[in-house]
Amino acid sequence: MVTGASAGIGEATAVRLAREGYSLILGARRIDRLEKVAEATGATALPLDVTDQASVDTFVSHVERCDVLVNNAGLASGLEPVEALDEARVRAMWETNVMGLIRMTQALMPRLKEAGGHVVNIGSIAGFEIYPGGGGYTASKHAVRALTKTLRLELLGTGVRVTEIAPGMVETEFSLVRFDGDAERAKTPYEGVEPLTGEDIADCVAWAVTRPPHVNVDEIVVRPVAQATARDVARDNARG
Ligand code: NDP
Ligand code: 8X3
Repeated sequence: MVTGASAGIGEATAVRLAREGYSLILGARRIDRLEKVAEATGATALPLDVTDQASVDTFVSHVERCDVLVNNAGLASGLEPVEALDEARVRAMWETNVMGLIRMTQALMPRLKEAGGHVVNIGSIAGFEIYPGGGGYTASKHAVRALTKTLRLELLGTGVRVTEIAPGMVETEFSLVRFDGDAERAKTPYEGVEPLTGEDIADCVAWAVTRPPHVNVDEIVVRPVAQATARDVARDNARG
């Protein structure tokens, strides 16, 4: 199961897990794009809005077995300081990144327990770092990190594995969404630097889920070589 598989990290993860031999169910809101990913991977595409409990329930009603749940659906919206945070933007981030992850995890937990499954949460370096203007997003990813660690404790003894993948800068549609479709502004974070790709993160997911069942990969933090923190990026001189 991969949420947010219509683009970026989720799409790359679907492609990679299909290659690893997984039989996939993919969810996202843009069903036309999701169906293209499903065609390429032999997956089943189902509409999913993780902010909507009814949509989550319908999605999960089609699931008979769940070995791996990749909670990937997520977004950033805006880059305003805390004193100017827009409530609708903050709610969109929290409803998707935090409540969406909780909804999916709760809905699939019976299946995950039956299968001795694996929950993989796509967190972020924003789960343990902060940066000016990132307050709404970094707070949501700190929550993802806290939830992931809590879940690992609560599932101790069930055989269900819990992993967080925490990427730094990955070039996807993330910045386009953050900056409300402003394509020029969306390019700026990646200028003069070689960012990670969705495939790099898919590689981490694939590695974590293909370890033997007695091995739990707690967390993977992965960044471009030219990025030391969310704010410290070596531009123009750090290819490769
Ligand atoms: P993209 O914008 O490229 O992809 C985001 C995906 O999430 C899309 O498939 C989108 O599909 C889906 N999505 C968004 N909202 C919902 C929703 N309500 N219900 C279901 N699906 C939804 O961004 P990324 O691939 O970069 O982001 C994937 C994850 O990686 C996010 O959790 C993000 O926070 C995290 N991340 C990204 C980093 C980066 O630098 N890019 C770094 C660290 C973490 P649709 O719109 O069709 O619903
Ligand atoms: C995305 C990474 O640094 O833009 O999760 O917050 S960052």
